[in-house]
Amino acid sequence: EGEGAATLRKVMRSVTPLSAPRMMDLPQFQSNHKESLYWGTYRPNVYLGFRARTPLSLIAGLMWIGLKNGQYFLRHVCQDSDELSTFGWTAHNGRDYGRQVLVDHGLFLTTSFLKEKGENSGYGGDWAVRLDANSERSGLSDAQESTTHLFFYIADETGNQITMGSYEPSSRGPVLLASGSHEEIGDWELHLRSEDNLEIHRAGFKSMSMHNLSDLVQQAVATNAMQTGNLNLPDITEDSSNIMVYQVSIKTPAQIDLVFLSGSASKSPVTEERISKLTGPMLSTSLETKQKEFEERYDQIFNVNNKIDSRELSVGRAALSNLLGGVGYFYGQSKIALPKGFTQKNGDKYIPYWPAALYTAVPSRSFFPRGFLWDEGFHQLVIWRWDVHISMDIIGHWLDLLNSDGWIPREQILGAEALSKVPEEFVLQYPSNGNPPTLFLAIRDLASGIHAQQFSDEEAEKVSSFLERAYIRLNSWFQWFNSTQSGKYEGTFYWHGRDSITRRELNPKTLTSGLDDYPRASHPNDEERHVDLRCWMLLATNCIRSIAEFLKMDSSLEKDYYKMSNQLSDFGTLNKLHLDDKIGAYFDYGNHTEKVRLRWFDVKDKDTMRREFLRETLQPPQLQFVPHVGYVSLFPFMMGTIPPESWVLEKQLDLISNTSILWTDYGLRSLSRTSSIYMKRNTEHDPPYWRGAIWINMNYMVLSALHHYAHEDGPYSSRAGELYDKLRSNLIRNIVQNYNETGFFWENYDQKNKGKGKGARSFTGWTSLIVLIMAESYPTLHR
Ligand code: 6A9
Repeated sequence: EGEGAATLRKVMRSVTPLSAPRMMDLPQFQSNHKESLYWGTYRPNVYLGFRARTPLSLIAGLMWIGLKNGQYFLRHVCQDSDELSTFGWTAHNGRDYGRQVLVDHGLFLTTSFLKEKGENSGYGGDWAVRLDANSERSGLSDAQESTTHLFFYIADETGNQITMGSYEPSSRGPVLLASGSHEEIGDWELHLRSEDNLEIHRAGFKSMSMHNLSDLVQQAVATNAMQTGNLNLPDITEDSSNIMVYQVSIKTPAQIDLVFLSGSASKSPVTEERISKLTGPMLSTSLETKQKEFEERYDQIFNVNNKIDSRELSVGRAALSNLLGGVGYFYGQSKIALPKGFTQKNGDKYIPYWPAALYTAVPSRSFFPRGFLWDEGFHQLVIWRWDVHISMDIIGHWLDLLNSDGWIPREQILGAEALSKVPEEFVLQYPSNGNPPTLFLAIRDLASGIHAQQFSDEEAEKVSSFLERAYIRLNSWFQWFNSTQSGKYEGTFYWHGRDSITRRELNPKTLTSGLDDYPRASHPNDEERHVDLRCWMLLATNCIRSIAEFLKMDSSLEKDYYKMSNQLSDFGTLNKLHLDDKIGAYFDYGNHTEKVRLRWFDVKDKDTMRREFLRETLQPPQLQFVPHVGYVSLFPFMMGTIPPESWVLEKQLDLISNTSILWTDYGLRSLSRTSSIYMKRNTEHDPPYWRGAIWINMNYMVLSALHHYAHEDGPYSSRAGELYDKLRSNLIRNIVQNYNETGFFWENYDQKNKGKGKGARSFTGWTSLIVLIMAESYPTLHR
C-alpha cells in the first residue's frame, strides 16, 4: 500500500464515528425526557431566541431598534459593539422558565419565558414570552423618544410556509399573528396580547438561510423608510414565506405577551382558554410561582444562605442562570483539516465531519457562542448539581462526537449561524490536536459514592446506565491521549503539535492545552514533558477506575487502569519527572532557554527588504526544567496528588501565598510576577493572555485543593484552611464587585489594576464557577 492510500485511510478514519452504541440512543434520553427539553432558549448567540432540539426547527426571536447618540441600530445578535450596559438571565432553570434583563442606552427590556405542556398541546408543549419595555432615554427628539420598536419573528427552517393571521394594525389582542404546521409538532399558532396601545407591521420572507435575519429586517425597514419616511416594516409578504417578522411599536412603559401554541385546532373555545392561561394576569401568576421555585431550588442545592450576603446571592443566581441560559443546540458539520499539502478537487483544504447535533453550554454568548471541549467540563461541574439529566444529556452529546480514533474536535463550529461568527483561521480542527479531558471531572463526580447520595433512586439508576454506556467511549478517549500525546519516556506526556520552526513567537503557543500562550519549553521537540497533561491523564485513569469500581467491572482492561492509576499517582515518579527540589515547584521539562526576546529584523525577501518582529535566541537551548511558576506548576497540587504530610505541600503553599509570585487580592495570577515571560507579548499582534491574568477555572481548582488539604490530617492543614478562606473571599468579592459595577461576568480578571474584568465580557462560561465557590462545592479529588 502506498503512502497516499495510508494517508487517505487516516483521513477517512478521522471523520468516521466511533463504532460503539451512541449515548443519545440510551432509553433515558427518549420519550418524556426528550420532549421536556424540546423547546428552549437554545440560540444563545441572539439576545432572545427560541428553537427546538431538532436539526430543522421552527425558530423565533426578538429584535429591537436601539438608539445610540441619536442613531438607530437594529439589535439582534449579541454583540459587544452594541454596548448594552448589561444583558443576561437573572433567573433560568434550563427547562421551562427564565427571566432576562437587557439595558440598551436608556431602554430597559425584560424578557421572561415560560413553557408548559397542556392537555391539548402538541409535541413539546406551548410557550409564552413576556416583553416588558421601559425607558429613560434622554437627549432624543420627540419622535424618537415616543416610540419603541420591537420585532418578533418566527421562521421555519424546513421551509414550510407560514400563514399570516388577520388583524388590525392597532389591535391589542389577543390576535393571531401567524400559524403553520411543522412535522414534529403538528399545527401551531402564534398569538399576541397586550393591554397597551400598539401598532403592528409585518414582513414575510422566503429564505432558507437563517443566519442573516438581521440583514433581511434591516433592509426591509430601511427601504420602506426611504419610500415612506416611516420606520416600519412594509406590510409585504413574499409568496410562500417561511419567515414572518412582526414589528410591534409601542410607547413605554408597555407589556406584550406572545404565546406559541402547538398542536392547535384553531378558533375553538379551548384555544381561547389556552391563550388566556399563558398571557395576562394568569401568566403573571405563573411567572411569579416559577421565580419562587427557582429561588427555592437554588437555596436548596447550593445552600449558601449562611455563607454569603444577599447581594452576593443574587450574583450567584445570575451566574447559574447565564450558564443555563447560554445552553444551545447546534447542528452541522465541523471542518477537519486535511494533512499538510493535501487539497480536495474543489480546492477545499478540509473534509467535513459527519453531521452531528450538539447540546452544550457556551463560554460567551457574544464572543464565543459555541461549544468548547475543555470549557464544557467546568460548565458541567455546575450543571450536574442543578439538573443531572440536563448534564448527562450534554455530556452524552459530546461523547457521541468521538471519532473512530477516540478524538473529539476541540472547538465546535456547527451550522451557518455558528460559522458566521468565526474568523477563517479558527475554523479548521486538527485531528492531531487534543484539549484537556475536563469532562472527566464531572463524570468522576457522578461516579463517586459521596455525591451519589444526592441522587434519588431514579436518578441514580440513570446515572449508572449512563456510566455503563459511557465506559467504552471514555476508554477510547483515554487511549487516544495515551497513544498520541505520550512523551519519549514511559509515563511522560506532552501536548503535541507545537510549532517548532516559527520565529514569530516569543514562546510557541500550546492552544491544545487550553492555556494558549502559557510559557513552555522555548524550543519544542519530542523531549518535552508537560506536567499539566500528566495530571489530566491521572484524572482520566482515576475516573475510569472509579466507574469500573462503581459498576463492579473486573476484566483485564480494568486491571490495566488500576495499574496505570497507581503509576501515575506515584509521588516518587512524579517528583523525578517534574519536581525542581530546590524550589519545591513542579515544572515542564524540555529544550529551553530563558534568553529569548523579540526584536525588529531586516529580512531580505527576493529583491525587497522588510522589517519583521522576530525572535532572537541569545543562548542555545538545553534540556532542563522550564522554570516558570504559574498554573501549570500547580497541577499536582490541584489534583490532590501531593501527600498531606510532604514538605512539597508546604512549598506549594509558599508559592501560592507569595505576593511577588502568585497571590493577589483578586485571585491567583496565571503566571508568576518573577517569570521572564510575565505579561510579555507573544508576537507583535498577540498581547499576553495566560501570562498574568486571573482565570476562574484554575482558581477554582486551586481552591478545591486548598479545601481538600484543609480537611486532611497533616502539619499544613490549618495553613491551607487560612489560605482557602482568603482566596475564596477575594474571588467572590472581586467577581461580585465587577458584576455590580459593569453588569457583566468577565473572561478573566486583571491581576493588578484593582482586579478589573478583562477579555470577553459577558463571559458566562467557567466564570460561573463562582456559584460553586460561594456554595463551597468542589469536585472529588480522590477516587
Ligand atoms: C476566536 C474570535 C468574535 C480561549 O473559552 C474558549 C477558549 C478557551 O477554551 C481557551 O482555554 N478561549 C482560552 O484560552 C476563547 C477562544 C476563542 C477562539 C476563537 C474567535 C471571535 O471573535
